[in-house]
Amino acid sequence: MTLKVGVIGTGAIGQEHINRLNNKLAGAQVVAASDIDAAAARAAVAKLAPGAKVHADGRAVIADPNVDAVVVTSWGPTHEEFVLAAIAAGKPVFCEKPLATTADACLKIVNAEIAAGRHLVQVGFMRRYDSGYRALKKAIDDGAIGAPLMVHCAHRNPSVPEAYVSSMAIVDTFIHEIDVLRWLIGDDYASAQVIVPRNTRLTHSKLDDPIIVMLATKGGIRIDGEVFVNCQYGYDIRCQVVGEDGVADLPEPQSVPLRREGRFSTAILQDWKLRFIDSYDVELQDWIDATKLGKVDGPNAWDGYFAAVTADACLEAQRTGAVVPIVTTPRPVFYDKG
Ligand code: NAD
Ligand code: ISE
Repeated sequence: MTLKVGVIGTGAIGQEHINRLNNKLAGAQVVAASDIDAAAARAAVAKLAPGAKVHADGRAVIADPNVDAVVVTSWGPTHEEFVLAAIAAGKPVFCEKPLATTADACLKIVNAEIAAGRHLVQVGFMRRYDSGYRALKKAIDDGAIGAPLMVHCAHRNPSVPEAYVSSMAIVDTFIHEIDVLRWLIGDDYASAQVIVPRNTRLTHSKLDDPIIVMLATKGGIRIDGEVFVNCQYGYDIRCQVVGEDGVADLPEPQSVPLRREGRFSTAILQDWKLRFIDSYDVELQDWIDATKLGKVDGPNAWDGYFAAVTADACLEAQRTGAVVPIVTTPRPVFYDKG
């Protein structure tokens, strides 16, 4: 059986996902799409999924009887509406991060899914599918470095558009670390603090760049995460876990080492599309396969909610400079992993 997918939002990652669902991966076909920019949706469909129907809005994509499952790749503030509508229609939904832009909105989604009585929601935290993070997790789980004590990480983008402001460093960018580190070390967060060093000359009045996010876990692990979105030199994701018996690093992406003109060098990737290209493929293939079996195997609505609660605490810490506790509602039994 082919999973017939409707995609809402045909911007950068929407087009990437339409292409992989329709032309790269097995078992799915994009049959419908929409974007508030209708011309952009028509152009994306003509190029990547000819024959798919272009709808006037996202709700029409969800209601289309030909659509079995929905992919939400529109702007973050629209996610809540479309995920709730997909749950109400009883359709599985893959939503790009963030699940919603506030913890309250994510909790609404959690409660709607529980009321629907079956798992329908997966969140696009693709780093859990990255071979490097998976190898790092295996080393930690196998006890290669003993109990983790500290994590040092960095999330660097070469540059960001003018519309990117301070809060986005948390809800758009560091949200990836928030999810993947919790999964990596198997511990929930207890508190957050944000430190603002001297700003780069390349930022503007509405963006503190770089920042350092400090997280403490319930088990006492300390995490420091640098977010630097105007670093210029490339798209660079780093993660080092310091344990009682050793230190484990996230592997560098493969690149041919070159010796030339008196220098020894390797290329640095320039954006997320290439850095995580394999992870997106594995993530969406897994989603297609699990959806056909009526399951959600990847990051679920609870993970999206947990990330949003943490992000809200980081935002408060960013505003106030205080150490802010991270407190969630108790995890419903519905989200216990069998
Ligand atoms: P983008 O601006 O390139 O695309 C977003 C698209 O959504 C635009 O075409 C816009 O017109 C459309 N849109 C906005 N409101 C809409 C609505 N109500 N209905 C339909 N379409 C609507 O942004 P992007 O970089 O593609 O990001 C989209 C989402 O994907 C964001 O939530 C972002 O955080 C996430 N993202 C995830 C990753 C990742 O690594 N997992 C990478 C990039 C973006
Ligand atoms: C973007 O939305 C992503 O998800 C990228 O992975 C991240 O590096 C970038 O900062 C975000 O804006």
